[in-house]
Amino acid sequence: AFLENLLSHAAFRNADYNTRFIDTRPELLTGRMRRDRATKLLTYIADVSINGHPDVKGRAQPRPDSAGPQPLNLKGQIQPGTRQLLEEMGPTGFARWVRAQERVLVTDTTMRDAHQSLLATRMRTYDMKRIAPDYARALPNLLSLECWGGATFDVSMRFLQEDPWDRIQSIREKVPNVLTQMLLRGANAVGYTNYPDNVVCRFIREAANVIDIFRVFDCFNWVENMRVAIDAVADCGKVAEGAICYTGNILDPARSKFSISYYVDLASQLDRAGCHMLAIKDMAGLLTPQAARLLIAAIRDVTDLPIHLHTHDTSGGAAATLIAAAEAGVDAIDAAMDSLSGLTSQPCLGTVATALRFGERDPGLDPGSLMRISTYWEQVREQYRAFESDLRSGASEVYLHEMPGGQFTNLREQARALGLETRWHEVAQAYHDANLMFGDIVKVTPSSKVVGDMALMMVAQDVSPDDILSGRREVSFPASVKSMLKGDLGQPMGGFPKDLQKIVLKDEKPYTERPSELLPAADLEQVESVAKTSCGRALSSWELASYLMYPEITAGFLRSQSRYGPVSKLPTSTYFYGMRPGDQISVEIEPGKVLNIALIAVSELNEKCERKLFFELNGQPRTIAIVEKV
Ligand code: BTN
Ligand code: 3PY
Ligand code: ZN
Repeated sequence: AFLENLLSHAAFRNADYNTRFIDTRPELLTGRMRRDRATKLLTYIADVSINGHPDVKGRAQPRPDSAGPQPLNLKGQIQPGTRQLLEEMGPTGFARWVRAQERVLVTDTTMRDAHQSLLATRMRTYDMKRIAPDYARALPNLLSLECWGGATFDVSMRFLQEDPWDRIQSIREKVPNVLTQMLLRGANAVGYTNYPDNVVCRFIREAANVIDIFRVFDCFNWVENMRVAIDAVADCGKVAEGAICYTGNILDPARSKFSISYYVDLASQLDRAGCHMLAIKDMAGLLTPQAARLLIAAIRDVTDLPIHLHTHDTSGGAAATLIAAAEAGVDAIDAAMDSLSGLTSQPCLGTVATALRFGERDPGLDPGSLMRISTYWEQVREQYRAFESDLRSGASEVYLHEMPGGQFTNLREQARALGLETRWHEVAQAYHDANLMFGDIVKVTPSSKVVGDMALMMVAQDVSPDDILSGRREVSFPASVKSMLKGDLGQPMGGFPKDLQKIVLKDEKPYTERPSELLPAADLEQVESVAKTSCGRALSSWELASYLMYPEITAGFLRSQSRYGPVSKLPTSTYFYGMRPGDQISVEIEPGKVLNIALIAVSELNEKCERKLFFELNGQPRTIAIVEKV
């Protein structure tokens, strides 16, 4: 009851997270570097038990009766799968194999896009790692596991205190037979801005140790801006899947900019650029069944590359699109395990697999296994209730605003933080209007963020497109808007509207070169030595790759890792909610090294505002004192 009171009176934290919370608690920092991992973990647990975790404070909690996720713990042989095929055939041969399959192949997106779109990207490595061996045994027929990249990279370091490389390495190790897949934002890699070409290449080279399929996209479908990444993936002998970001509606004569011939031409360009596979990346879920049939047939006419369809279920109709696509000859589809599917996530894997079952394109996945694995994810999801959105139904409004699934709930949160929660439909309309002002562009990270920033500004300040374009009102534009119109994200088809550029940029000159063309190559040795100074120790080559993407976040993560110890190894409920007297957990901090931790009792508050927590660590008593914050 004490913990519940504490959690419920805690202040609501909005989406503006930072690490100041730690910095304002100097008592946590003293002497920390010298302490052993077990003491660090006990201190972390004690602190969270008393003071709560800032990211879940004041938010919905898991049901108290939830027993926690139970993996299947399947035993026995692991059958060879796509991973072995890629090793034997290489990426070109593998792609030919994919195209030759009668069945439709399936990618499970649960460990990347599903939680990015439904749970603010907060799913922890702990929960993925435990079910990974069951995937290898129960679902050897999957094409791939999308489990890395997109927003998961920075979120894991920023908010979860875990190393993204540790995550992918353990998934790779536990699933030796199914391909691992990541989402790579072309010249932005796993960031939100263009990096020098040699940084992108370096990142890909490191990632190729653990990733097999790289889905590469550019937020304006600008193939020039994708070449460096595509070439680097191919050089590593991995599968370069070039993505066509889908927006608009090929069937709507009023949206002629994004016509069928636009997409077909893009497919040919990506084929010529050396991609092994193509993705249709329908990030907002706008592709209707009718449109899917037409588009897939048209692309198949101009290329022999296999086509992999990715969509989101924001409209509620995406399963129908996947089934239509399968009938039209799509080679592979993305879906999420049932309990993490639907709404802004991918369509329901079990449902789509059943719809195709016993037909020509039966994906050959065992329905019982799908259900049991989905039950595990259902139990996992329960632990992340704090990160659930209040979205309850499908909405055809998505065809108006065209927001990517990964952005939708995020933007709603941002709108709420600005006090605009009752004006969501205005935000949706403003998003639509802002898109048209920008010239009708592809909206996906990072261009979608810019359109979202503009839309929020317009609603918050009651500015109409006409106010802006007529120059009637002097508005201060978000920095992201200025940067995009200047050319920092690259060039959309047809360029940006000149009149708007003039209004936003004033005397500043826009440019049309590939942004990375203007960036000098990074001096990697110098970065390495700067990193060593700012992180306090030499970095591994994976840590350096993180540092190249996010210098500050990586340094902060490494600091917090040495302060708090291996918190990524804690069960999720302990990580977010700590322990109560009577609780017992086992923590495997490295293979074979297990800490058995029991919380025996918690003292009353003393005159120093402290509570003492009496633990047992592998049977030995340990006491940790924690200052209770008010
Ligand atoms: C942050 O937003 O401060 C980062 C999340 C880290 C939260 C944990 S909770 C226990 C420990 N004490 C802190 O002040 N931060 C960490
Ligand atoms: C990302 O870039 O993270 C996306 O999911 C884009 O759809
Ligand atoms: Zn997606």
